[in-house]
Amino acid sequence: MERLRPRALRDLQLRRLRKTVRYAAERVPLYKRRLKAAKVRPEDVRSLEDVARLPFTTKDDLRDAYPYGVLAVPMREIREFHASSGTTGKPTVVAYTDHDLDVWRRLMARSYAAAGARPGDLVQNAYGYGLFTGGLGFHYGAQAFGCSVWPLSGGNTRRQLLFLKDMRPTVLACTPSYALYLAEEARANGYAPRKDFHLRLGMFGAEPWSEEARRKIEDGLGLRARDCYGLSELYGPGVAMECEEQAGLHIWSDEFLAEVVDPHSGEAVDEGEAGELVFTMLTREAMPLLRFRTRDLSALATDGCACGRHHPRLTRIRGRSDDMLIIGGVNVFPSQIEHVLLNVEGVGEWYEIVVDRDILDRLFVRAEVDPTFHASPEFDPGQLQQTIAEELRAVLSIWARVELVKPGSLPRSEGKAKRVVDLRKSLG
Ligand code: DLL
Repeated sequence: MERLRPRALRDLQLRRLRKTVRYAAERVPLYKRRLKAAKVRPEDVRSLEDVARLPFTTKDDLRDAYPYGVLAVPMREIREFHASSGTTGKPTVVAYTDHDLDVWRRLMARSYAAAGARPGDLVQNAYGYGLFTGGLGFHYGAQAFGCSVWPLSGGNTRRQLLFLKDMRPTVLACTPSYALYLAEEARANGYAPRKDFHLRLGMFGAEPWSEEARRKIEDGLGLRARDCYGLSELYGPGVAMECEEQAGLHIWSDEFLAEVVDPHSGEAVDEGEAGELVFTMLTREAMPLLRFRTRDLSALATDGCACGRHHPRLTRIRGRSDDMLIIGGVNVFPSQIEHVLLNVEGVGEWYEIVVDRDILDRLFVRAEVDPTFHASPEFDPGQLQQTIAEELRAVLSIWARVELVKPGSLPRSEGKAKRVVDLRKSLG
């Protein structure tokens, strides 16, 4: 599957798409209704392009069907549930049959292979276990691929460092912000990661991160850092994975049919343009999803990759459309601000973007000073503040108010980092 030629991949996708549309129409009342309203019968799907005739599915649709309204099989066929915490309070429920778990496991095993793991590797899994899909997804995949897993889950950073040294894991799996924190704590506790740890590879995802963060993690932990993308509704991690070429993340397209659409109009964007990712799951049993709108923004590269895989690639995920800030009329994503901040000498890895209104005339960032720089005689707070503001202005064309804070003063994350502090919510 990993090495299917483009033509064979498309043929397989079409066969599976036709089957899944029929399956969804027969088994899920929501799709029966929607397809009827769109005047599309399953047999009308004759080419992959016909996917554009199908109705979208949104996160709100899943929320409206809470808790079990989108299941396509009787409850006795469900083997596992996961849930993602929604911003509105009610979790989004996702369900898996035996077949679904098997597919997920194989997608994750394939992701380990693409990232450069080898059977026999020892995986320290610091993604959260439980309702979050990160922990069990990386766990199942490691086992299926022939690795051994230390299931540490997130948190307990001292113990993580002890295990990194004593148990000699070769692969680390966690969020990139937690990897940054582990690197920082390793340094602070006197570990020399390149000597004390045996890590070769890190598989990081579940949140946006920048190339600068990648460099800091690689230097700080002595490993190669690879990006992994996924979301609960589509099994969890293992939708797309960066290969050793590091030229984007291969979408496992025998299972996911990807489209990129304009977030406003819902129309397909031109080839290679950025837009919202939309996925149709091609063999999901428990909850088939047609044209699921992720709200994640990225672009698709379909040219061949030097690794030999023909699965199209996502360029780095810029962020979610909901996270976009409008500052002085310019649209910016927190990940772009991170890109600028981490490139300024003297700025540490931790920052916060403070937002108090929908449309801002000025950005407000709080950034930690790098501990070594903070202690050096060169440190001049006024100068550093000005450099940051000038860099943001030069790269993103936005004005910023910059507050510098002492090393160690901003909250660290054990899972997904909260980079945007939204005062609009606390003020009601
Ligand atoms: O975060 C699944 C996952 C676990 C992916 C472990 C990778 C590693 P959710 O909690 O449902 O599932 O959150 C999904 O996280 O829609 C993106 O906005 C964001 N996201 C996930 N991976 C990446 C990534 C998991 N590599 C949401 N880069 C998605 C940027 C990512 N954002």
